[in-house]
Amino acid sequence: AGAAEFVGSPLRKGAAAAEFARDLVAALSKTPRSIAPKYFYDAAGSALFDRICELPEYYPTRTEWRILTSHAHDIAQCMGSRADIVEFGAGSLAKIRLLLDAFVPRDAPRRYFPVDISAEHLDSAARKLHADYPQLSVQPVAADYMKEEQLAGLAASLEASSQRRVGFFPGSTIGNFDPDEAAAFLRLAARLLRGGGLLVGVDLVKEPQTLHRAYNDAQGVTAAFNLNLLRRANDELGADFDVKKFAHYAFYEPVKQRVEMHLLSLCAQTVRLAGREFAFEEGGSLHTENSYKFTIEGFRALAVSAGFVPGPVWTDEARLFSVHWLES
Ligand code: AVI
Repeated sequence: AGAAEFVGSPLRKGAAAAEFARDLVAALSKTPRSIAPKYFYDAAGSALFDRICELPEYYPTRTEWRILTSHAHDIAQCMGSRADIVEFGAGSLAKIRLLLDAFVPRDAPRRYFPVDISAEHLDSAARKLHADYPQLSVQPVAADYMKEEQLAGLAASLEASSQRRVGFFPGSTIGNFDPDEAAAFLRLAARLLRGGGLLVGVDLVKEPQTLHRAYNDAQGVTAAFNLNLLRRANDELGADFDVKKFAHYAFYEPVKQRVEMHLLSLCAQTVRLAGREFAFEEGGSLHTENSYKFTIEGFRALAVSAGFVPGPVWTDEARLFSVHWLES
């Protein structure tokens, strides 16, 4: 153990492209058009997301970082001694370092399983993490963590040990699921982490201007992130989206308490994909993401409905963001 090597079955490129093609064709065929936000995260999309996290307007990342820094010791206590850690949607593996640094060597986690859909990004991040934490066995899992069958190798590795299991799901990625998907994810995590706990970052409802700025940054990085979906479809699926003829559009929808991101067609146009043609009317939308915002009580109630027992919650002074400990 100790090397940064993939466990489980990495997503095969061909199978992943076939799934993207199928889902995009379905997305363009229905009314209203909508596609799952997981397709943002190819290598370029993951790199753009990393840039979003550094934007002055995008408060979630640095606020969560401050909360994790201020309470790292309490969090380490909740995680317990020598745990196995599973991080869902692990991205660049930056936040886990902060938690790892909060442990005394005797109690430090032994195995770390970062799960992410973007295999390339995950592999290089895992190698860097292992170089900096040589005592930690880093075992990346390239998978869609909503698909339990893709987590079979991970589940078997966890089963093979009697260590406490702890999940980490930062960044309010849980907000990118619809409520029933969020509950399904939490139930899946509870099964995987049986007897352990889950640390979840959850963005909070707040005045809409702050939300609006966070998803409409002045440098246009969020716009590039949104539009990257079309570029990716052109590169990987041979689609012919004219990226200049679509615009990023994001707004807060207060009834559903979510930020919605759309790509709007700037003119009437036809797009070819997988041997088919799809017409966009001028102003027509492809809905690409929801980012739900929660109250603390609302999120705790969701966790209870999925079988967790909510523990401590940490937040910042302005109550922009929250970090929840849940026992499974
Ligand atoms: C990953 N996820 C929590 C981000 C969010 O805020 O919903 C993705 C994102 N979309 C636009 N900006 C960032």
